[in-house]
Amino acid sequence: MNAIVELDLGRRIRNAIAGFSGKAYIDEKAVKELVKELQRTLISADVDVHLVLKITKEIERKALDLEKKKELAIREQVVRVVYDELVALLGESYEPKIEKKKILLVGLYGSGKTTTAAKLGKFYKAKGMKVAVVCADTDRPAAYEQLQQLCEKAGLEFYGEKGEKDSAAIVSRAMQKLHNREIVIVDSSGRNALESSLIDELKRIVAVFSPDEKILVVSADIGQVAGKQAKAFDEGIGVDGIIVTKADGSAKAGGALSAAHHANAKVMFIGTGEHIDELRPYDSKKYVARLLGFPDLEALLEKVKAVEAESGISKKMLKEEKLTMKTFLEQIKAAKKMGPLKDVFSMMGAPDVPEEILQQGEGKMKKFEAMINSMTPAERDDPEIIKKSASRISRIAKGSGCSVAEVRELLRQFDMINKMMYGFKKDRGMRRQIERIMKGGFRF
Ligand SMILES: Nc1nc2c(ncn2[C@@H]2O[C@H](COP(=O)(O)OP(=O)(O)OP(=O)(O)O)[C@@H](O)[C@H]2O)c(=O)[nH]1
Ligand SMILES: [Mg+2]
Repeated sequence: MNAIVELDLGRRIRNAIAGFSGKAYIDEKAVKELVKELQRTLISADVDVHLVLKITKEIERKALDLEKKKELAIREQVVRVVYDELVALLGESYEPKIEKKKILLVGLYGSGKTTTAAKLGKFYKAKGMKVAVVCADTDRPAAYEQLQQLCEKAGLEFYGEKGEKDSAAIVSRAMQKLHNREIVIVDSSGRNALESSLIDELKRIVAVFSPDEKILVVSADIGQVAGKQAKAFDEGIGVDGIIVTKADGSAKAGGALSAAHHANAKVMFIGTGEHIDELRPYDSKKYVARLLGFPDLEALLEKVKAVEAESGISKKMLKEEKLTMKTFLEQIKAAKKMGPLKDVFSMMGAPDVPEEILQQGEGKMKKFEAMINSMTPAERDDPEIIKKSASRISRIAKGSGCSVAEVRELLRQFDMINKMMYGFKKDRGMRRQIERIMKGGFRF
C-alpha cells in the first residue's frame, strides 16, 4: 500500500469507529457512517464493487445486531466484526512449510518472477534449507545475468545455461545436478499475455521438473485483474498459489488480494519492496489491520483498554464531565506509559489530535506532572481558581521548580485540551479554532 493513501484511509475509518465510543447501544447512524468509510476505502483499494457491497452489507447487519455485553464495549465489538469480515474477504494467512520442495515461478512480463525467485530462495535459506535457483527464462535478454547477480547477492547457489534456448532442457540438466538440494526454485519466461506458446513452454518444464508448487507471480498494481490471471494460469497449467509483488507501491493491493482469494488462489507471499529481504508470508490479519490504519490491531485494542482502565478517561469523557487536572495528569501518565498515542486517542473517540503534538514533549510532560503534583486537590479539580490567583500560581511554580510562565502555560494548554475534548463534537467552528491554535505551536 502506498503509505500516504493508507494513512489517510486509516484515519477516516478510525474516526468512524470512534463514533461508537462509549455508546451503550448500537448507533445506526454511526454504523452507516462506518460502512460508508469502509466502502470508500475498499473501493479505492480496487476491491471489486460487488464484493465491497456484499461484505459491507454483512458488516452492517452484524453491527446492527450487536448489543452491549458486560465486558466488551460496543466499539470493540464493531472493530471485531469489521476485522473478521475483512479477513474473510482477503483470505487465509499462509504458513510456508519448511520442507524439501521444488517450486516453479510463473507469470507475465515484469510481474516480479526473477526478483521473487531470489527473495524466496533467501527466505528458505534463512530457515536453514539448502537452496538452489535455476534460470529457465530463455526469452528475456540477460535473464541469466539478472538472476545470477541476485543469487550472488543473496548467497544462493545458481544454475543457468547461457545461450541455451530450450528451457525444459535446462531444467532437466539442472535437476541432474541439483537433485539433492532441499529447495529448488525455477524462474521461467514471461509474456505480455498468457499465450499458448507460454503455456506450452511451462507445460514442458512441469513435465521434467514435477514441481511441488506452481506459483503465479503477479504485481499488485494490476488490482482485480489478479483474479482473472490466477484463473487463466490455473486453467493453463494449474497453480497452487500466488505471490503478490510490489504491494509496497500500490494502493491496489487490496484489489489483487481479494480478487485472488475470490478466484480460489491462495496468496502465499507478498513482495513489499525491491530489496532482496522484502518478501514475507502473507498475513491477512496484518494486512487488514494496516488497511484499517491500525498497524497492530490486537495490541492497539489492548492499549486502549489499558489506557481507559488506568485513566478512566473515556468514562469521564462520556459523561461529559469537566476535565480536571487530575484526569489531565492521568492522561499524561498513561500517555507516558503507552508510548505514541495517536491511534489510541482516536479509538477512544478523542478528536484527531495532530501527530506532532502527541509525539513530542517528554520533558514538558515531566514538568506538567511536577506542577500538577504541587497543586492542592481543590486546584486540581477546578483549575479556574488557580488562574485567578497570582499567589497560587507562584506557589505551584516554587513547589515544582518551574517558572510562573510555565504554570501559566500549563493552564493555557489544559484549557485547550479541555475545550478540544469536550467542545469538539458540539462546535464545528471550534475545530478550525483549535487547528489555528495548534499551528501556532501548541505542544502537549
Ligand atoms: N517495489 C517493488 N518492486 C519490485 C518488487 N518485486 C519486483 N520488483 C521490481 O519489478 C521489476 C520487475 O521485476 P522482475 O523480477 O525482473 O520481473 P519478471 O517477472 O522476472 O520480469 P520478466 O523476466 O521480464 O518477465 C524490477 O525492477 C524489480 O526490482 C516488489 O515487491 N516491490
Ligand atoms: Mg524475469
